[in-house]
Amino acid sequence: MKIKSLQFIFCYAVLIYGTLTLNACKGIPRETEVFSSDFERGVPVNVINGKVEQYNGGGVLGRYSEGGFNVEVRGMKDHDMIKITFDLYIHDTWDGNAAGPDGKDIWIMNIDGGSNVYASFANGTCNNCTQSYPELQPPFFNGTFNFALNRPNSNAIKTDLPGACKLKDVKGGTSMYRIQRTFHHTSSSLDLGCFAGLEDPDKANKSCNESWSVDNMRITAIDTRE
Ligand SMILES: [Ca+2]
Ligand SMILES: [Ca+2]
Repeated sequence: MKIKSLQFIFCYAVLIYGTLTLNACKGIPRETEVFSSDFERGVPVNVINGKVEQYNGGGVLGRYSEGGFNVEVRGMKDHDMIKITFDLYIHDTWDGNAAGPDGKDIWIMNIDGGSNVYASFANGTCNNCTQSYPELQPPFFNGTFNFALNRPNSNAIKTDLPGACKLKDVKGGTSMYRIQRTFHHTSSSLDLGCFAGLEDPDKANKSCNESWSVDNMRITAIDTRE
């Protein structure tokens, strides 16, 4: 084993037990998991407006249509970066960049009240649709958002999952994305908000036609200054 690898393992052991600070250990980020859930045991206490539903054999946080949830993390130790990872399921018939009354269908992630992801998604039976994802934020000029024109399901890691309601049990009715965001952050508290803004002329069945959920969410505070 290389000396560098041995140093890495030793320094992680030191960091885990947290009693020593060694010059040899500087430069190795200290990572602390501050939230982790696979939603198999219900709604974690720090999820606001949380609900858990069974989808495809496991618990997911959702389903939501319009609206969504917040995760409140408090009392974090010193850090300068936050990493957030989770699976995002886009269920049933999303119309992406389509004009009204069917679109646009937008999924939103806010960090401490500021926009982190604002992207349209297309899924299901939408003909000639486009979506902006994997572009995370549409450029804003001439008084309007200009969403990228990507094909439906762009950057999805699974496209053969069953739908949840309108396309229940139909293969390809749900697409799954892996959301990974890392950003500068130093406050001891973090507010993560996930929402959607969806347009559907079929008001009575909107929550069945277009919904979303998340799974396997992890939030990690990182101190790169150790
Ligand atoms: Ca799960
Ligand atoms: Ca729609």
